[in-house]
Amino acid sequence: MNALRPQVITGDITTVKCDAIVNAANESLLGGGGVDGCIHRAAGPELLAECRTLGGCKAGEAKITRGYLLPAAYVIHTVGPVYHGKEQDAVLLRRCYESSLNLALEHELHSIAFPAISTGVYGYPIAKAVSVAVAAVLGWLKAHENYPLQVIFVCFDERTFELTEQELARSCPAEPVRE
Ligand code: AR6
Repeated sequence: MNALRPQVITGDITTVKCDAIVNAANESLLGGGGVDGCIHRAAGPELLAECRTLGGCKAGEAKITRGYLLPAAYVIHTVGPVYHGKEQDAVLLRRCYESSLNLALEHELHSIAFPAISTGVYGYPIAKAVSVAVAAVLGWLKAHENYPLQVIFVCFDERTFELTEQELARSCPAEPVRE
């Protein structure tokens, strides 16, 4: 398998230098709290100006803008589901990761950083969200194994980091180091 193993880090996604960072936005794409607020503050007002031209975004879909003052060249804005405890939640959350990865491919980007979409204001239980996120990303990478794309899971707290590491270790064991 040619696909790169995803990385897991803790920290603030606005400081990550990569081709695109993903924003957990709302359907208006006009900013909000949480990671969305952090990204808009760090990118500066030109980001909001570009977002105003996009006509919003439905849950599970994604749209791309420039990154402006961010170290990342682009921001991929996706809208996670508000958690209701229904089957559709996981379908939409999975679609957020896939739509974002599809945009990265379309724009020939080779590194993308994700926050834990829907796990803040939108109330998705973290362990469930992590398992959907990891399965979505690994599934996509497997389906596009000739396209080199470094995925970075950016965890804002230790618990998210540990759960993501565990889920990855379970689904995608590290390859043995070759001598
Ligand atoms: N870097 C990385 N992760 C972060 C950061 C950061 N700077 N800040 C928060 N997180 P949330 P949602 C984590 O609420 O649940 C907004 O108002 C946070 O700990 O940002 O998808 C939007 O406009 C959590 O694990 O997004 C929408 O209205 C994760 O990011 C709504 O919130 C997602 O939390 C979207 O809610």
